[in-house]
Amino acid sequence: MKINKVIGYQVLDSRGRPTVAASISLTDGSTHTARVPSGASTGAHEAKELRDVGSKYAERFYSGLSVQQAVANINEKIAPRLVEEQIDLNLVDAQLIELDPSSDHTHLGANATLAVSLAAAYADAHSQNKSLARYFNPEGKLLIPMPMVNILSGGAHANRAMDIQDLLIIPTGAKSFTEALSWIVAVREMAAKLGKEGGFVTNLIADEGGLSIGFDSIEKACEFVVNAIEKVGLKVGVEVNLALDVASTQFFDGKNYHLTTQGKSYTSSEFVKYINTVVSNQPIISIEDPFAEDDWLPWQAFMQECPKKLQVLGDDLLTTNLTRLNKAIAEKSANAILIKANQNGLVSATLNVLKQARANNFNTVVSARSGENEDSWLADLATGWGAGQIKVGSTHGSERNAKWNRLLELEATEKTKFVNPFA
Ligand code: 2PG
Ligand code: MG
Repeated sequence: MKINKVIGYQVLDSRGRPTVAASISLTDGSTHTARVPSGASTGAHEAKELRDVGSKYAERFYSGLSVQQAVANINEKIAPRLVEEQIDLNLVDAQLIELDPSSDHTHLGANATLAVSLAAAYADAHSQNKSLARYFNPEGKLLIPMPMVNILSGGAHANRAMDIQDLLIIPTGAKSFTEALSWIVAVREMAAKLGKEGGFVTNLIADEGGLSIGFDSIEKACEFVVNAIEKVGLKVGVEVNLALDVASTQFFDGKNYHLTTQGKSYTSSEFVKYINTVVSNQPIISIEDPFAEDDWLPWQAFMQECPKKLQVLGDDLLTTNLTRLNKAIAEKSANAILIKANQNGLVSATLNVLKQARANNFNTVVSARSGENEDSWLADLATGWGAGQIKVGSTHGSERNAKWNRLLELEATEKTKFVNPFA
């Protein structure tokens, strides 16, 4: 089957900011569309998202965040190259690399390349009569990922209501994804109720749908969520565990880590000790970006000191980038990687990063961004790739629930298994 048409256009994301959509039409008359997400606490080493600067339009609308140049790159540079080619994800990605050989997709924009790459994945799956999840894993049982779900938000997603960006829960004791999700919603509702009773402001919903209650210490925030889990009647540490996304690059000034709401500052080595105390005293099984994206040494020190089973997850540190992942493997800086397709810019290259991580015994967590949309390809990628874990934000907002609902659909309609990667 061949590509008939490729069209890029600007749409809105969950924050009301512009993002790129691409539609690929095939010779059988079908059309396949994908939209790209966008971060707020973006890593410096991510592939380059192209946003308009300098044009009259950009000055007048969308606070300079429009993506008309990325869209023009799809329509004027990418489309002429792909039309009349066979639909094949790997061939499409190879053409995108030929058009822009830069390592970070600077010229076309990673938002342009990823939109086309995702639409090509959908179109290629269709040409084989498969869902996106089945396209990547045609035979046998699909592995439904363990969710890591935001309950409390802070950092760049919640006007710095607390220093860390996310306090999440992982329902490790659930027997199915369906059960896992019911536990999560119960805990989130209980947290909102307890927050209200405790006089906290709980009607402020953060970018990813978490509660923006605002605690002045990490420990207090953990204790609050532990209480919510217990009040729901679930066993902390057995059925439900905690996870943090510290997103520490946001409060590192190149020398010190500043916990502003806590009123404390730490050098890198002091912060290693502090974070180790937190994870040792709380039911935390996963910690993301405890140290800044270019502050490699404390990562190594922490890996040697922290509890052996702790998942030490690199997001801004690794930016779904093979070179950075290989450095982390060689230096034992982490033992897990967050996989975000838009940090990389191509579907096939993102999968290669995931495979390299897995080959080196890293856990893999496929992740959404804080700026999302109604697409659910993330659920298919996480499942088709057998990633083991997924992070989408909270269970509030259709841009989040589109992914949870797709996982429910896969569990209801496909041969699947749901296993606990922390067992
Ligand atoms: C993160 C992500 C998603 P953002 O830091 O892990 O939670 O945030 O998309 O803003 O980078
Ligand atoms: Mg993160």
